[in-house]
Amino acid sequence: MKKIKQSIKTCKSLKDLEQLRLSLFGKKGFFAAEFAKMKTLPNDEKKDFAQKLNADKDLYLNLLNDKKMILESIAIEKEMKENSVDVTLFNSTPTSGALHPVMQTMDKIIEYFVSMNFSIQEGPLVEDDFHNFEALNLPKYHPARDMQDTFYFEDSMLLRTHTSPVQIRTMLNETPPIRVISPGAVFRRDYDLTHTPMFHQVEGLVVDKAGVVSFANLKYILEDFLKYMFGDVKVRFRPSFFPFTEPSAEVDISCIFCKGKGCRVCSHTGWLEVLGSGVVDPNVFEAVGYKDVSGYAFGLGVERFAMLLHKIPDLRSLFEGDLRLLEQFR
Ligand code: 2NL
Repeated sequence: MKKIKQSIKTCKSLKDLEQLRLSLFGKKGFFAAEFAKMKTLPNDEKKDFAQKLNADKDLYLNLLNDKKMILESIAIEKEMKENSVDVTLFNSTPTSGALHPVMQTMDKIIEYFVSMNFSIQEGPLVEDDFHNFEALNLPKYHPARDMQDTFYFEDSMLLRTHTSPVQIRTMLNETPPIRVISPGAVFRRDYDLTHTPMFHQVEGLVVDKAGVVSFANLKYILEDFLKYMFGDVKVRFRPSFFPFTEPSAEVDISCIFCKGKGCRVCSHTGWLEVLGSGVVDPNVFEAVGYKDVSGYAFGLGVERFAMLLHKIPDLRSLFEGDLRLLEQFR
């Protein structure tokens, strides 16, 4: 038995160890033979004999298992040394990445307005009450200010609910004429089929001396922009309301799916709403200390544009990172 103990200890390979295991526990192994001897023993010796044999059995099983673990980890280490992957090796068939469809759409929108002499302004995602609400003529009781609709931090800081605060900052820092767009992420407490808690907006603002810019300029540029984005579509302006513009208009294009005939996507109206716009409310100018100016502004949701341009039916697919969708936009 000492010899067996020694050979387990000095065993060098899993194969040899298996041989040892068979010689102990196999059908014709040591323990099978020992247990067979039991039959020939007088009854009063059987108990002691079996107890001793079972203790030995446990001892050798443990020795074998411990040795097996040691030999296995040595084998794994050897395997890793010999067959490891060199992650610095050059891959001769690289695949190219691409901008996300929402960002591609954003770029196309920005491209139009840059060509029309707008400059691009960005600003903080975490805003204060003044820049996000107060300066935009959103009074204290306005539902948009509700905890239900806005993500708040402590000290009345919040995640901006639109990119208008960027334009408020621009007006506070500069003097007219102003001609900017503000693209970026915005946040609202909304999550269902057609809303995500984070989405992207592009807003635009034009301000000049009183009387220089009018609703007519707004109509021209938005119609031209929508034809640039969607091709040969009809554009209509519908009276609407926003706290920060007066008058206000929502802008529709003729449905790009049914060409205006009426279908499920346009709820059988023949029209798709794509923009909000209007003439800047005097209260907004007062909040930033502007006098004797006039201006127009507009805002749009980039995800909605991306969905219409690429006929993507489900908003949420833009946020899932599924390569089967994304690879179609390389
Ligand atoms: C919509 C509506 C709009 C504005 C955004 C704006 C900004 C300033 C002053 C006045 Cl600083 N207006 N922005 C105006 C009208 C509509 O967006 O439906 N967006 C998705």
